[in-house]
Amino acid sequence: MTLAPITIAIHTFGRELRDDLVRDVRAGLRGSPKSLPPRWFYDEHGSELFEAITRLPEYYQTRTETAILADAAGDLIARVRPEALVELGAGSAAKTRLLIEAGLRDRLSCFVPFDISEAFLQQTARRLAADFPGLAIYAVVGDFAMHVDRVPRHGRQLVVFLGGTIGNFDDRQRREFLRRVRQLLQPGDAFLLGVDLVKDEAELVAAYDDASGVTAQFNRNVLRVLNRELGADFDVDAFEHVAVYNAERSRIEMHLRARAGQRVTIPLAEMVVEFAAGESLLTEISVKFTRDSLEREMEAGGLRLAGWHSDPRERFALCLCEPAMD
Ligand code: AVJ
Repeated sequence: MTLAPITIAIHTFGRELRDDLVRDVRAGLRGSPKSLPPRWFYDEHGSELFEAITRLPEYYQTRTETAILADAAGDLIARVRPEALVELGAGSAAKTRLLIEAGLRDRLSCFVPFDISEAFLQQTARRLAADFPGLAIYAVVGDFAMHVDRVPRHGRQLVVFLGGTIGNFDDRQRREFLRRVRQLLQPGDAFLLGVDLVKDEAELVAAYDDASGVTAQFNRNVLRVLNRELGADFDVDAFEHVAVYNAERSRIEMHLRARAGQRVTIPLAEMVVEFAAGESLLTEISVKFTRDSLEREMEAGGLRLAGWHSDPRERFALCLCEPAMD
């Protein structure tokens, strides 16, 4: 069997992951309120915990998005007719297979997975190459908040960003991200975005505070990452998992709350951090959208909502956007 070529381009040269971590820790733990970017959840153990989250009964997002995609993939491909499929934050690209299969029946010939984790990309690229002979794979290692402009062009493209990950950006980061995505698009190209929708508060909170405590472990894992990578001495169990819905800002906020006052030393960040009893560390926001709120943001970013695919209960949506004429 001959395999189609795999190319892996690495755009993170000169940037050590640990330097980014130190920078984020110094910026986030110095201020008040304290915060850390969600990106640092995902070491090997954290990625496993996230996989476990996607199978929780309370966490409807992954299975809902997969069902929507299974249903809509053919229509999406027929509308855009992409030659290249670009996936930002590809991870294991499990859901993307549905688009690849539909695309290959049309004129898709190239898949461009983009991810921060080179190890993950290597695995994904090899697996897809084996499963889809004839599909050229050009993997890009980079940070989608930063290197999106390095995505190579292989003809008409469908750029996808699935999983509701856009919810992790704050308003400013989201605006900037959409602006960069818009710059990737030429007439005929399209952008497919997975978003979690505003819904009943109890249902939202349950999805981030599951009965079996997997999300709590996932949340605390970021402290284990700091202990291992920066030599910190967080007492992981001294922090309580908290998930609240901020209705005013339409977002879930995940915190770690210090059960008692503590002092933590973080040698590689050259810091000593004090937590008061009950003090919170914000570890993730997950913004929830409505069709209206999205339409407004797309418009502000030079994009036009061209398709809306949702489940019958309107829990999650895939929205197809096209570059607006300027
Ligand atoms: C992968 C970013 C979509 O915000 O729901 C799951 C991550 N955090 N449970 C989300 C997450 C807690 C997730 N995203």
